[in-house]
Amino acid sequence: MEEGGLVDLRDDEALATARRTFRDSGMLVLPDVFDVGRVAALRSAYDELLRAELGHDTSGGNSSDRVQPTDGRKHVQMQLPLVPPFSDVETVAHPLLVKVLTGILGENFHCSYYNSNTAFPGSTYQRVHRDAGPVFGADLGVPTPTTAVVVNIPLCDFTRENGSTEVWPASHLIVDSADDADVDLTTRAQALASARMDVPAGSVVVRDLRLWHRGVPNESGDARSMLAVVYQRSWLSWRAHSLRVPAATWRAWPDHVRSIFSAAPVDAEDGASVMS
Ligand SMILES: O=C(O)CCC(=O)C(=O)O
Repeated sequence: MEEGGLVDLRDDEALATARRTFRDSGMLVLPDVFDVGRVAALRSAYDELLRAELGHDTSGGNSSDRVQPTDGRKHVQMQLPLVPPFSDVETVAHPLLVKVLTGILGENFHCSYYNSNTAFPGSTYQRVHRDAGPVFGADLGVPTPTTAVVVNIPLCDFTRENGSTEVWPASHLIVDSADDADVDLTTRAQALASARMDVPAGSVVVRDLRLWHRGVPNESGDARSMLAVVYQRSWLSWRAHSLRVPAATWRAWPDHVRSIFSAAPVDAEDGASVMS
């Protein structure tokens, strides 16, 4: 990752710099958030779930309730259950992350989607895309502050070889005009500078949902996976239907984590919903 996006927040005074960097570039790399043990536990639980969902199929073409192919060959997304280690407080509400997200999204932000992305060996380029458009669509000709972010948690080192995500820094501030309607982002992006999300495992990347990005070829022999957790401002009401909290997870969470997941229904032990 370019140096400008990399911030060490162990020092409290760096928070203002981090917020400014995020506002300017639409993304922020937080190094050394997770230790090797946590990443290994997440990776092993993730691989087991992906294998169970797909069997031995790594073509990226198969789907299940949880796994859907996404754009490009050999790219899949998998929605994750809120069970350990995915639901661990350290994973979904790491104190450093909560501090940064509060700075970006304001108090009472909440989680609306728990997804992940895997690029299998042999994956191809995706089309350049945004995960969400501007809040007011084309009605407002100026960019607004960030309303939603995706938190990417790499489950391995992300490198050029294994397909580190390509991003277009500051593209979250681009507002489209009527003239742009017929030109796709892949074409528009050719004229703009991009960067690659080359970050070691243990880092976290916070990205404005509007930022232009794409998955790229994985030329290594191993799958390259990352968790992708969406958090948004308190007043946004959208949430993925797949985001549900098992009763045992709800019981295990302290109040401040329950508040982050307050938009998701809590399932009773038998799977029925007891709260929404
Ligand atoms: O896996 C990646 O690097 C990006 C995936 C992505 O943006 C998508 O599937 O929409």
